[in-house]
Amino acid sequence: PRTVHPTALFGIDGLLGDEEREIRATVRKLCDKELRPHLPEWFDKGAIPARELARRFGSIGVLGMHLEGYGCAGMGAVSYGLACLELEAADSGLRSLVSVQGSLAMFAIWKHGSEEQKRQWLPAMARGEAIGCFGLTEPDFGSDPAGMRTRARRDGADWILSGTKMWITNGSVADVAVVWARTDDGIRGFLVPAGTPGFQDRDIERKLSLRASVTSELVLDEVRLPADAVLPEARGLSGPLSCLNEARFGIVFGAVGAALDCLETTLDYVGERRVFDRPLASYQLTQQKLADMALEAGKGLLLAIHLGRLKEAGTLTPEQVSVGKLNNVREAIDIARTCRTLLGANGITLEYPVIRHAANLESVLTYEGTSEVHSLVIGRALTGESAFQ
Ligand code: TGC
Ligand code: FAD
Repeated sequence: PRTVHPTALFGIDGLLGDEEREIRATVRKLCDKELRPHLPEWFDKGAIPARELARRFGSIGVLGMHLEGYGCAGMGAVSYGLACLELEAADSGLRSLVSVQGSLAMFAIWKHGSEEQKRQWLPAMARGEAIGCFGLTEPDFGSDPAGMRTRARRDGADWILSGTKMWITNGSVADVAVVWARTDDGIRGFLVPAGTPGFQDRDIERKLSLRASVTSELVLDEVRLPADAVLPEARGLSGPLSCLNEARFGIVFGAVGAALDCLETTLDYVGERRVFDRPLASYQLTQQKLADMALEAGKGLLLAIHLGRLKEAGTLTPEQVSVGKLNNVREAIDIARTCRTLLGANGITLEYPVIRHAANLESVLTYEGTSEVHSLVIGRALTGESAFQ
């Protein structure tokens, strides 16, 4: 009998325009030909060629692709989401590189920067010739960034920054760090070029998740910056949180990509693998797992596309992004673990992408707002009561 792809069960392609299908195909081709073959080794070694990857992603226009002007492609939210989906189908670390570059560092400059800052950084970042990172989290303040200790004070016209940022994606490969710090005027963002005296980075080693991604600690020890290093348009916590909405939106799609890659791998596997003299695919227990996973992946993708259409219409709210991030990452991790059971012992090796996705998704569940934080955001929206404190 004829088989259908899980997304075809939901008629997903009919919801997409030509440009959206094209960008999806372009990113998928790049991943299949140039990236997927290297991922087991990059993950195993815990090292990626970040500079080359950034240039390659820049060459197909995915860095800051949803931003207008300054060398950015100005594409729709669904196109951007589908690019994230394909990247994360390869590895969450690749989607992270692109998310942090386009949705956190570039978006912060694009939304909150001066004209000079935009001209200086955005075109080079869109080409992948300059890499950015986004420093919000600190060793003692992750879910509650309002408590941050990093401080910026004035010294004449200059700014002096001191503090430590932790778990910063692209930290040690970045040419510019967007660093959020407390000032007498509330939380503000600063552009800190790599190599500024007093600014140091240290990679976080021995990660068992997101190994194909650079994660660093940033130490700022009395770093002196000129007056124009501050992002003029961002004041208060809403500055960094507005950037997080963008990156979280990409994860809503990306998580489905990781889930679909696990599911496709597993569908092939259960067709080939024979147990007790019959294909694993022919057992009812297997089919129930496959059906449940296809339902959740398809529903997640429908939700992602719906949120993308709201974003394109300009009505998407942060609570709706929380709905997508919480649901799709939670379901993706569940799918990855169930696929792992169907692969048996083979499922624990890097010969198949499943355990790599499952391990990566542990980070995705935690970063960009933990699942608990998003539950509380939704709970606050439903009840009007804040349960954060
Ligand atoms: P709260 O009182 O709720 O809000 C303070 C101010 O911020 C505004 N706001 C938002 N603005 C835009 N977008 C949002 N999503 C916003 N949420 C809140 C709010 O209106 C208010 O503005 P104003 O003008 O009235 O002052 O703040 P709170 O201190 O109670 O905290 C709320 C909470 C817990 C939801 C927030 O702190 C939070 O989201 N925490 C999680 C932190 C987080 O997600 N960190 C991520 C760091 S970056 C990262 O992980 C990158 S991973 C790499 C990759 O993406 O691949
Ligand atoms: P904590 O905030 O200490 O949370 C610990 C536990 O307590 C969690 O389960 C949490 O949900 C729970 N909790 C917290 N508050 C409450 C509450 N009010 N009620 C109930 N439970 C609660 N950050 C950046 O700024 N930039 C980056 O580029 C970046 N990249 C990252 C890359 C990786 C691989 C990882 C793992 C993290 C990255 N982060 C980055 C940091 C990430 O955003 C934080 O880890 C995340 O926000 C959670 O903070 P935390 O780890 O300090 O956990």
